[in-house]
Amino acid sequence: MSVFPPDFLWGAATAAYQVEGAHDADGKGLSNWDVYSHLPGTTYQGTNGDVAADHYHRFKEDVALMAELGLKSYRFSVSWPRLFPNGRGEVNEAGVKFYSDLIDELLKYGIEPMLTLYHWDLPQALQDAFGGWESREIVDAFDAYARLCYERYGDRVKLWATFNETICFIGLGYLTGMHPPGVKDPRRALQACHHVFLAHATAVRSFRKSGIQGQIGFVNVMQPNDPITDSPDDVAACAWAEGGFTHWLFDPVLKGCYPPELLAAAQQGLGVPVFAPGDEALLRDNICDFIGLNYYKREMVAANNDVDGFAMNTSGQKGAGGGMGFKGLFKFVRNPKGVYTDWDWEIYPQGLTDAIMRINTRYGRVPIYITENGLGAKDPIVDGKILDQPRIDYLRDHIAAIGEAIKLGADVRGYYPWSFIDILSWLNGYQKQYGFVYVDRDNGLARKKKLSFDWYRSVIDTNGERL
Ligand code: BGP
Repeated sequence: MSVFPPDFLWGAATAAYQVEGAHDADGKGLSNWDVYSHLPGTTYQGTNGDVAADHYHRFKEDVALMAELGLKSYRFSVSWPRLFPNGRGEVNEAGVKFYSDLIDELLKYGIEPMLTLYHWDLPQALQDAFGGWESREIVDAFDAYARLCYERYGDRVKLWATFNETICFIGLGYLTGMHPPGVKDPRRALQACHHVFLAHATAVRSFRKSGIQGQIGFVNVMQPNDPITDSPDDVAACAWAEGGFTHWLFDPVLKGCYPPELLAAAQQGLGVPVFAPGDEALLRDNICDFIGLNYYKREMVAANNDVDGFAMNTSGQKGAGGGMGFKGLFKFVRNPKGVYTDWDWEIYPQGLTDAIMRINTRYGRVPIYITENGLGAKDPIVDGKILDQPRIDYLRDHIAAIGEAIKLGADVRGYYPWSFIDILSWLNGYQKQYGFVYVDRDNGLARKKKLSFDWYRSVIDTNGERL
């Protein structure tokens, strides 16, 4: 008997900027990533999403492959500037139609759509008009965009997520300066992050008013933290890491408020986030129906008196990354016994069980969808076949880890490996592959099934019994 419920959603995920291409087609406006990725030195070897996997023009072929794979659900994101070229105001009907057609195509094969409203591609026009996430004006603009999506797609889409991984677009955008708008300022980061939570809560409120018979959630990545030793300093550092990287981001959407001790520390130390009247009630009254959990790796933590900054490995040369941490608080350190990918991410399936159970412990038995999980690798091609056995091994062990969490009592309802097809990795170019489907960039973007494709089809066929 499978440990997975009979209606478990075996899925796969992508995001608009990483898969669609067609960055200026049919009236689409520019996103912050369309602009940022064209600035020298911002991405791996200057790669960008202008063409990506050209899913915009090939979505029927791609959905047919999803059907062949046996997917029960597909997680994708909508590009805000495709719908509102200026971020607000005039609607681009061609953009609305693209997602409408995509949704119809999915439903034709019985594939349930899961729609993410924001996977990092902000209309550049809103960045220029009022500084994007740094202004409260973004809340109304986001709500209007969300309401358009509810109105046009709500008759067919039942599973909705507002945001994907605030830690990345705010943390990398405003703390480390590696994503647009390339700012390095903790005060600005925390205030922008607050506006994300307000936009989320406002869009949840509108969702409930819309009468859509569905569920709305928020997608966060979790990197469960464990102290590298049991010394009080490392344990205390780990608590800071977990507070900042996990509780700060999960509490407002699942409990409706920030962790009080961290909020007090931030407001006393940095003077942010600044609340306006009504903010507290808005967050409190509009918590999520479910949480989307992205999991790739855990991070081990140590006390930190030296490292200040986050030198990520974006080349795929093992060991290319540098120190990562906030001086005086914590740093991430390598697990001497750990197994690591070429991008120095620890492969640790137990961490997925831990992540799910930590959510259960802190927030109760909230419905969970694993909205991303996967192995980024340069896949070997032998005699024209893509032999991604390491990906199969990675996914197998992580699916088993989800099974363990279900046995422990967690309510996990779906699994969306990252990613359905090979797409652009934001800072790592096209060489960091995640897909079940290979995109031959030397051969007109032809699609080819990888070894993992047949393996995952059999997993789905047997509802996770044959791993
Ligand atoms: C998540 C993002 C995805 C995807 C994934 C893999 O943070 O939601 O969009 O990019 O990570 O990350 P990377 O491409 O950096 O390997």
